[in-house]
Amino acid sequence: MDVALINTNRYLAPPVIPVGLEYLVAPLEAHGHRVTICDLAFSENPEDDLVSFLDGSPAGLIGFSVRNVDTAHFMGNRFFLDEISSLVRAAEEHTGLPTVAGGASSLCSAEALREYLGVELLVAGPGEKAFPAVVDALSLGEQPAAVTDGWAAGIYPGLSHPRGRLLDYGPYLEGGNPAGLEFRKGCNWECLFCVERARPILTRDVPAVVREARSLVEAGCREAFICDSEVNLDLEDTNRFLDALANEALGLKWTGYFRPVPFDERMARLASASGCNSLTLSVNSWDLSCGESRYGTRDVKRFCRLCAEAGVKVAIDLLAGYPGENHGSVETALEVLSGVEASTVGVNPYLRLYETVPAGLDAAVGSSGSLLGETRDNPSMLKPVYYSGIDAEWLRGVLSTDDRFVLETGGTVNYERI
Ligand code: B12
Ligand code: SF4
Repeated sequence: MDVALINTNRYLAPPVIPVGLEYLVAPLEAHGHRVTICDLAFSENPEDDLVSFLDGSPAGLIGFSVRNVDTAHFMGNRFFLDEISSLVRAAEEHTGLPTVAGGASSLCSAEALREYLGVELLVAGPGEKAFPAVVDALSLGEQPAAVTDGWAAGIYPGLSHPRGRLLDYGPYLEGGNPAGLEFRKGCNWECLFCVERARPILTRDVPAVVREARSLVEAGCREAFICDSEVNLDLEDTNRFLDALANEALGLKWTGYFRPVPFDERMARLASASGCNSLTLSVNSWDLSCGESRYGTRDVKRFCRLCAEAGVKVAIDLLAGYPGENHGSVETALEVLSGVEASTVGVNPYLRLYETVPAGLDAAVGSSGSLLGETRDNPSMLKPVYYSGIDAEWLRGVLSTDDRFVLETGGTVNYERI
């Protein structure tokens, strides 16, 4: 079957190569399907461009990649689903073809997201195996389930995805933006407000990822973003991967998200040797102040010290004000962070709630903080709704004493400030 894949992500702060779509191409081709990609990221007239693309590329099925529901910012939030559902409608009216959606937005919601977008089918999670299976079924005249669980279907660990073949990387790479490169999917922690929590860890074979890193360099990329939920999900596999990347000596710089543990001197050295100049460390004030979590002050200090010794700069993302916290616990967390070797600390006091983080919602509702945003007639929480446990004006005042600390208001991502 001919499959038309549409990149609907038009948010450009910063522009992000639709790596998720690229990861569908080889698996679909291996199942005998033909793929074209319509990239609307830089389009000035997306609906018209989509319709003329569909006129020029006859297809049997249209797949929409939906990366973001919204910017998740409290201030100046941008909500993307209305524009995307208009694109879906335009494509359906013009072609009458079946429509399928997928993408990282499915971490936030599944069936409600499918309904909001107006697509027939949705793949929730990884598409490498699940999407070709859906296309196979449609080719045979079968009706797949409305929502397919991509996490259960899994990935092809040994596959090295061809990069930059069906996409023009040119406009993305201007200004030195990194290209996404994935080693692992999933996360084994369950942080209260995180949609990435408690997902199976799906690990790719190291040689396949390293080959793909080389193909990124060949496609003109000088920087990569290792777009795993957290790069350091463990010590052993992470160090094996970084060691292989360092040995390849590709000259590719990279960055990524880390959590405070596990981390050791070897990982800091291998990160540096494999091209990492800076990284983002994610922490929250509850874990830093309560003294009984998976990590504490000592771990964060050690992480930052090992990075500094290895010549890797650290940008910290701090989520502040969990249910049950008070000014005192947030001050404790800020005090810890003011003593670590970090280049910048972005502090976010608004926790975006989602349908897929019900534990967080229950805690939020039963606590002394407030629910803000679209609090009515929004059970799916697709429209932006937040928990706020700490007064932002008070926080702004406290932060003003150290110019490395920034109250996150939107518009940049933390690592861009390094
Ligand atoms: C890495 C990352 C970043 C990096 C990206 C770097 C880069 N150059 O690629 C940076 C730091 C720049 C970034 C920025 C932002 N991010 Co971000 N990011 C991620 C992260 C950790 C990984 C995304 C990724 O690339 N994954 C790897 C690819 C291979 O997987 P994938 O895209 O999911 O694709 C797979 C499936 O989804 C599926 N699939 C994809 N498309 C399709 C299409 C069809 C038809 C089908 C069937 C399947 C399918 O198959 C693919 C292969 O398995 C995710 C969380 C996560 N773990 O997913 C957050 C995440 C997507 N980001 C998020 C957000 C909010 C943002 C920002 C808006 C933040 C901000 N306010 O600035 C910006 C948006 C930037 C932009 N232009 O879009 C949120 C989205 C939540 C929401 N409300 O919508 C997430 C979920 C994080 C979170 N915990 O909230 N991000
Ligand atoms: S914040 Fe990080 S460690 Fe915690 S669940 Fe999310 S991705 Fe995993």
